[in-house]
Amino acid sequence: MQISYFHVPAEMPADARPEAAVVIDVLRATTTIAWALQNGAEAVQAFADLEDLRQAADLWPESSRLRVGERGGQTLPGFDLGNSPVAVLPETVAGKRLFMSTTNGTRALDRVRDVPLLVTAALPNREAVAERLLEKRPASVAIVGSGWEGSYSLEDSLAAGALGALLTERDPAATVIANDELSAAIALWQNWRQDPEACLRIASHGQRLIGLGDHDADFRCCAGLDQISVVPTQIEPGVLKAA
Ligand code: 3SL
Repeated sequence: MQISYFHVPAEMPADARPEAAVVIDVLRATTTIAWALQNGAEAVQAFADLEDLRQAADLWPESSRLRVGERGGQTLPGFDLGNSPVAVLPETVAGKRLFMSTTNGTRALDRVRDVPLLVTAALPNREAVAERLLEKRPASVAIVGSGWEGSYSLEDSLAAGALGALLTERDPAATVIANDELSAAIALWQNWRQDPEACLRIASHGQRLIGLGDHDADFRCCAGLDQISVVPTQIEPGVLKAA
């Protein structure tokens, strides 16, 4: 497996055709997606555009849908939930389809929706994603950070490095680190692996969340490593299910 990391979707060459893509948005979209599916959500349907989301959600039975989303870290008006991974509890999400839109994470997903194997990763499901890649053995894998409005995000690189480091550890012969961005991300992970939450808190988006109010539970959840077994996997364009 040739594994590359792109800090933001726009860094991916237009002619890149990876066999697999792993989208990461540690704070907080891919952490929320992982926990929602782990807690029994039927699916997460991701939207870059809010009007598209509203139209699709309107067509779904009211009793089995939730509108989930944020802009700038704040819950969208009229939505059922914001983008907090600690809010997607089993009693809230079980059996429901989450119609979700976030500032960066769902846009990153949209950018790679044509990749044959598309999964999302965060720190809590890092090991599960690594195992899935080692099982499927795609020839080329693009790990794609969501960033913040087109710019680098420290926490996405931390998780990309955590995934790259684990793949190298588990199967060094099968894992080829294919770009400098991934080597740098692995070095970042080696630096912070004892205290990933501290890294999330000093990151600029961590600082933004701290500025918005108390997000201690979110930080703890987003920094929790290898806690859940779910691999959110795209089964049709924009629709992720537990696998
Ligand atoms: O950018 C995103 O997609 C969000 O995850 C941002 S936030 O953490 O919900 O503010």
